[in-house]
Amino acid sequence: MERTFVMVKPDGVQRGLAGNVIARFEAKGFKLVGLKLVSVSKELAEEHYGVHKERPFFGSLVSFITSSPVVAMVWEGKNVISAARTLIGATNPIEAAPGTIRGDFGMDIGRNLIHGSDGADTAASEIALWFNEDELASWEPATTSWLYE
Ligand code: DAT
Ligand code: MG
Repeated sequence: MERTFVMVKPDGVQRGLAGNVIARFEAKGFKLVGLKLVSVSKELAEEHYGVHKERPFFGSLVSFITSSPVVAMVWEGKNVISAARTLIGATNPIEAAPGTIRGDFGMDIGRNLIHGSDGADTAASEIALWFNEDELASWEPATTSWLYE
C-alpha cells in the first residue's frame, strides 16, 4: 500500500470545499492516516515548493499558500499517489476534466484548490516535511475486505 500527501489549499478551505475533498477520497476507498489544519510558514512553503524556486510564479505561489490555512492530509491505499492525481485533475482547472476536483471547482491555475504528491520520492519527502511520525495513525478500516479482493 502506498501513501501520499494531499493538501487542500487556502482557496479550497476558504470556499468550504475541504469536506467535499475529504469525502471524495473517503468514498473512493482511500484510508485517512493524517489530517491537520496548518497556517503555513514562509519557510515551510518555500521548502514544499522548492522544486519551483526558479519559476516566475514562485513568489505568488508562496504568498498564496501562506495567506490562509490549509488542510494537510496523508492518504493510504492501492496506487494512491497516481490515483490521487487522477482525482485531483490537471494543474490548470479550466482544462481539468469534469469529475475531477479541479475540473469541478476551479477556474485559475493560481487557485487550483488542492495539491497531491507527484511520485513516490516526493510523497515520502512531503509526508516527512508536513507530519511527524506520531501524527500518522495506524488503524485498520472495517471496510478493507469490501474494497479489496
Ligand atoms: P501540480 O500542482 O498539478 O502538481 P505543479 O507541481 O507543476 O502542478 O505546480 C505547482 C503549483 O504551482 C500548481 O498547483 C499551481 C502553480 N503553478 C504551476 N504552473 C503555473 C503557472 N504556469 N502559472 C502560475 N502558477 C503555476
Ligand atoms: Mg506538483
